[in-house]
Amino acid sequence: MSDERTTSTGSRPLAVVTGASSGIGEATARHLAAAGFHVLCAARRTERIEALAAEIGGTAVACDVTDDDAVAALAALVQERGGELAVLVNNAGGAFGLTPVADADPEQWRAMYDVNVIGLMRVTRALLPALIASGAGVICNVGSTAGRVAYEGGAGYTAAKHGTKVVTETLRLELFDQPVRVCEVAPGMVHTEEFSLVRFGGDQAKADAVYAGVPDPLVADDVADAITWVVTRPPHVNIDSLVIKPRAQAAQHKVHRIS
Ligand code: 8X3
Repeated sequence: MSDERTTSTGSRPLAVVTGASSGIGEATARHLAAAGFHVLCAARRTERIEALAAEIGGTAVACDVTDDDAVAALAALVQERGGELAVLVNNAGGAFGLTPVADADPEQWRAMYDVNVIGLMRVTRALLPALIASGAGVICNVGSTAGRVAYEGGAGYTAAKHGTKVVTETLRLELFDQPVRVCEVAPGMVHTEEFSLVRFGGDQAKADAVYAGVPDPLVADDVADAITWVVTRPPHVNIDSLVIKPRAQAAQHKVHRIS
């Protein structure tokens, strides 16, 4: 499918992807562009999203989801482009630290809640009128298996990702009579260039150890493929929740390693 997806005015429908500068967000922007959307690639790192937008025929939008003004500017851009938004992928998020509760850093926990939960709320709230105006909008929140289970050292992140899940469910209830689907894609182990590196404050050895010996962890393209499938179902089909893990990850703690 490519570029055949058009609005009544003949233009490509708009999609917003937050956290589009790398990993799942970047891959999702590429997949949605290939599926016929004009993608607003939103992230803080402008160089990366400008290169991405140029490559996929989209638009780069400097946007920190924890910043009210930046999110208002994103919403203003959607209005300038016609005020109808077909797809919102709330992907911006992340884990900071892997510390037992006994040693937890409140600032890290606050930062995780800020980006994974409040950021998602802020962007959704700002873009909801445009999603409704499209007549068939869809929100896809990127959750995590960390929003389904607990694991040692993960409480700050798992609490935030449980928040992502519950906000998604709440929104679906609140929008039950609106033309907007509300979905969540919850990945398990995905080997991206940055997720674990950020979690471990740039410690490459610790980041690499997460995936050591795991035959074929998911990659960003696998999750982008799932997100694109979810948001391109017919408008009456709501995929509430899609958990996606590599075959090697039977459960959060039960991971097949060959070395
Ligand atoms: C990432 C999955 O297992 O690192 O959202 O928490 S995990």
